[in-house]
Amino acid sequence: MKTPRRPKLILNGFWNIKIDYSDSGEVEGFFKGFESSDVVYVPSSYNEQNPLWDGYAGIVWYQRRFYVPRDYSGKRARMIFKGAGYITRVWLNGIFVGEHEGSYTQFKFDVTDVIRYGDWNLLVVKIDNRISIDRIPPGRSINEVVYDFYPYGGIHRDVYLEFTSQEYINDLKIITTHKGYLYAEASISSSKLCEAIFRLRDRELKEIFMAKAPCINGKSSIETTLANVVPWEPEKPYLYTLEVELVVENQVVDAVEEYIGFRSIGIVDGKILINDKPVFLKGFSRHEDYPITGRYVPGSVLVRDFYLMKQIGANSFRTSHYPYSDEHLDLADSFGMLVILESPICLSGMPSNDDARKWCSNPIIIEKALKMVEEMVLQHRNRPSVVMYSILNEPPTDLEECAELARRLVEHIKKLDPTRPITFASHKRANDKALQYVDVISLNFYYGWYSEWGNIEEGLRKALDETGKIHQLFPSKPIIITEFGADAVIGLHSEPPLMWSEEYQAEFLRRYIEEFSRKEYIHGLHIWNFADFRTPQNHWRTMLNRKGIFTRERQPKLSVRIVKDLFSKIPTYR
Ligand code: GCB
Repeated sequence: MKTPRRPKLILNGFWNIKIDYSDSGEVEGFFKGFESSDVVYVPSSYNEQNPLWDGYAGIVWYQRRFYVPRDYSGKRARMIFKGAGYITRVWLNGIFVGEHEGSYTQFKFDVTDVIRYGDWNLLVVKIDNRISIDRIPPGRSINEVVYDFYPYGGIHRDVYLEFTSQEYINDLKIITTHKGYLYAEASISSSKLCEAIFRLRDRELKEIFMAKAPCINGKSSIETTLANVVPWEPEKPYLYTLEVELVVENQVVDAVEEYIGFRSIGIVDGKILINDKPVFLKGFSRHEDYPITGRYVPGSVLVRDFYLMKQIGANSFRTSHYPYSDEHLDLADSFGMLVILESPICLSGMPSNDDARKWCSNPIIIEKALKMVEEMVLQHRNRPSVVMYSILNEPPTDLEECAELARRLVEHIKKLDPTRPITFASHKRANDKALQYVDVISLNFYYGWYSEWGNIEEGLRKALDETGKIHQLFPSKPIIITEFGADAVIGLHSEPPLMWSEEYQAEFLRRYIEEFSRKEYIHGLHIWNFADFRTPQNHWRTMLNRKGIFTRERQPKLSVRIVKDLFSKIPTYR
């Protein structure tokens, strides 16, 4: 939900920071303000902003002062964090205002009664980014995590204060189809009689529909079917603006909006349908990763990423391995990307079956996992670009306990949003006991890299063989290959193509794309990865995971030309 008409105080910028190695800050009263001349920039992870903080995943304190003009008094004030973590605890003027777990979804605290109007305010934030087995995703220490990406910490995304009247619109839920069906529901916080005005505007902001609906039990909704809408398509991502105004005692007291697209999704006869047409998802699994800014990718870099993806002929990506920022997904909506939105539950390298069983059946973990997927769905469910949810990456779902966790996640999301198919990225092949619960099967393959190394043809044969077997087990479920790739160090060349050279990566991707795109039961190919990204330190990584076809700075490797040529021959609809 977008709120351009609400007054805001942006709290990005330079803050003070203090590292709290012994977690003594709360006892010592840091929340009342602490002494430190160290500086950190928000939004961005803290780790790479000072070489001394690199390699630290623990507790840090952030603080800043800001002035709130007297004009805002009498309004309701909420402090919004678009993404921070892993655990964030917040104090305003020494008073605790709330806590949130998880780094990749937004959270808000009502601070109306804590703000000093016409005065300076002190905001203190404790970030706890310790790595532990009971977190999502789990780990033991900074270099011993079950996932292959650097565990950045900090206030990764924007922070601001937003003011509304006492009556306001809390949330919006929108459902459309490409045939012009529109359902819009506003959740409203108001104890007074009220109504909402819904207005749909086209790209030129011309009003093409208007309706009013009363507030009933905290909600106001409209349902209609419009003639002659322009559908949202990957090749022509037409966006309308839906504005909702809240009217109390004949006054417009709040207004919000959303960019919406008219599009439908379906799974029929083993195919993925967008607007009733079978689609092929070609693109990447990505990361939000950039030098120095860490888990925050600046808007200008995102724009370059989207142009690069488009120029290669991609129409799709997966938000591996966590929900991406609103800016990232806003661009997906406007560039026409078909997005698989993935939760932060990444379990690639669970140390042992015993650990995995305990983790998957721990009621505290299950509750956290359900909450994290719920926050992800509620934040992004109105986006035309989001065409599927991925609940997990590489879970040990050959184990009953983990398959049961997958089943519960599917059940929970279906209740929140029955309109989108669900998948997860599987690596347990035919032993995976959770494939039965999902609408689309996603498989990750590294044969020809982690096994059959140096032998792309042998690896490919194995990948095709296993995929064929899974298709036979689930003939009505579309299959996507959500990961396949090989590391290449830019500038390393070799004839014949040897591992780690740009030639080996290019050849690996060429052969996988050629063979898999021929199979009629394959409906998508996502290369691992769009760009190189930072990982924990270990003996199988050269500081970065080098499976990007672009470097971390977004310069092309040899594969880019090969992939572009192949992707451009695969039509979006087929
Ligand atoms: C995978 C994981 C991904 C890794 C990748 C790799 O299977 O899903 O997070 O980065 O393999 O390169 O090893």
